[in-house]
This record gives sequence, structure tokens and C-alpha cells, in this order.
Amino acid sequence: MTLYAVGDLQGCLAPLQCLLKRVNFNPQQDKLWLTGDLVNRGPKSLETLRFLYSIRHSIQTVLGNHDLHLLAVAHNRRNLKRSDTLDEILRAPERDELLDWLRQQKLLHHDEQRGLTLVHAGIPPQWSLKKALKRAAEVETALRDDQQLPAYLDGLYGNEPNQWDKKLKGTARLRLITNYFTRMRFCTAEGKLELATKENAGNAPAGYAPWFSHRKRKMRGESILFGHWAALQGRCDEPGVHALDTGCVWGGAMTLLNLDSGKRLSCAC
Ligand SMILES: [Mn+2]
Repeated sequence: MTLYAVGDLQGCLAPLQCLLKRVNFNPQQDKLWLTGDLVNRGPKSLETLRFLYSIRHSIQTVLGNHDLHLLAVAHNRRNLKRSDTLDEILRAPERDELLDWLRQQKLLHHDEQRGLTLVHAGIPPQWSLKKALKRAAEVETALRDDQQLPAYLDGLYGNEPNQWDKKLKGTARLRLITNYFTRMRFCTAEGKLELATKENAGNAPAGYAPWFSHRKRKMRGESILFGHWAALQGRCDEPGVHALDTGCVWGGAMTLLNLDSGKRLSCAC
């Protein structure tokens, strides 16, 4: 059994299949982790989701902002944007099966045995692993609950509140937790978010730094796999923190990390 992790797919199926072929991926034996943003912007969102669903027992994914956007559109809480490539999923005969599977997925996955944590965007510096898992579970519960889901998806969009306060309640609380795990790039040491800047780690807005670079970050030293931040081009100097989004959908490449050997492979997009 070999464990692999791959960065954001965004509906790019051919480079994923190129990578899996190159490592001889065997769904009966091997395991694939995905950093989320499985769909949108790319050419094959439906086929990508179908393929992942077909090997669902061999994969572990977390949800990214684009996956949550798909759920918001599918549940009629949001309209499609012009750049979205999600309509083929919405029209698919098995859309309910695919979308039900998607909403069962986590925001944060931790493998105790391997000491590895998987997340789409990042984990804010002020949270320990224990806190982060607890906060992620609040959102995961809302996603799975038919009663809570519409209000959660309605409240999903927006950049405020931008700073954690344990007294936060309801949709504002869930929105901020979601923004940390699925949209964060830059923040302060206390976890105040700046969501407008998408450039590389060297171009931090004044007073902010990449989430993984804060010296007093609670999870420092623990291994984290993340995607979302294409401008990093897979580079992250922080020990144990692995950036896997190499901007496939933007003309870059897709990156696969073999977690047993530490080797990276990429296929062009
Ligand atoms: Mn993303």
C-alpha cells in the first residue's frame, strides 16, 4: 500500500490520470489523498467527480472553496458565475448521488498513525490540532444535516468576521471556520484574515504573513498537506508543510506526492 497526495484538480482529469498511470496506482491497494477543489474552472468537472466517486473507497479528500460553491449552487443558495464550469454536474442524471457523496466529505482530515493532516487552504496559527478538528467538525455536521445545510450555505459567502472569537455563533462562526480551512492565505499571528491577496508568499500585505510562517503557530512541527495557493507553485519553506497546488488549471502542472518516499511527480496540464 502506497499513500499519495495530489493538489487541486479543478476539473482537470487528464493530468490526474497521467499521474496515476505513472505511479501504477492500484485502487485495490493504494490510497490517494486530495487537497480539494475537485471541480470548477477546468474542462472535465463532471468526469472528474464521476471518476473520484468510482474510486471513493481508495481516496480521502477534503472540501475546497470550489466544492462548497458547487454545493451552494446545487442547493439553490447561489447562482452560477460566468467562469464556473459546473453546469454539466448539475444536469447529470446521477447528480444527487455525486453531490450527496461530496457533502459527506470533511474540511480537515487527520491520520493519527501517519501523523499527517490534510486541508484545502490551511490551519490558522492560533489553533492546535485538537481545536482545529473540533472546529472543522462543526462545519462538517452542518453540511451533513438537512436542517442546517441551507442556512450554512446561505451564510457561506463573505470575508467577515475576519478574526476568531470563541463567542461567535451561528452562520458567522461557520463562515469564519470555513474561510480558515478553505480560503486562507495570509493572516496575522492571531489569525486575523486577509482574503484579498492571492500573490506568492513574498508579497504579503503589510502586517500579514502566510498562515504557515508564524513562529508561534500551534501546529508547528506537525505535517500538513494543503492546496489552494497556486501562486506558491508548490514551494513552502516551512518544515513539514507541503504545498501541493501547482496551478494546473492556470496552465501549470498537477503535482502528486508519494508520502512513503517523499518524491514529487508532475504532469503538465
Ligand atoms: Mn481553492
